[in-house]
Amino acid sequence: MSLTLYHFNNSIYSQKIRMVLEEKNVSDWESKEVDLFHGGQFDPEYLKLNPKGVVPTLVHNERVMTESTLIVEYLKEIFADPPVLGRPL
Ligand SMILES: N[C@@H](CCC(=O)N[C@@H](CS)C(=O)NCC(=O)O)C(=O)O
Repeated sequence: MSLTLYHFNNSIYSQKIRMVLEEKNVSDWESKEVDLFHGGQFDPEYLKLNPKGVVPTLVHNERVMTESTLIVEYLKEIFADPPVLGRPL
């Protein structure tokens, strides 16, 4: 499995994704920093992945995903356990 996250430390939308990966105990992912402070989001290669020029972007086995909420839902599906909201008592 190949999982790559394009993200930036200070980005709250990126933090959402990192939190879900942490909650799911997924540590085997490649980190690609997109430096928003220095225009990394406008790099032509990055814009091919995310035409809006924002982070995060997730690439899973060559499938490219944008929009943090959709990425969260996707991660919840492919890594079902443990559930991010815990289990009902
Ligand atoms: N709706 C997008 C919003 C993403 C977004 O706005 N990200 C900000 C950082 S938190 C960004 O990349 N901004 C780039 C810029 O301001 O040029 C999502 O949920 O993924």
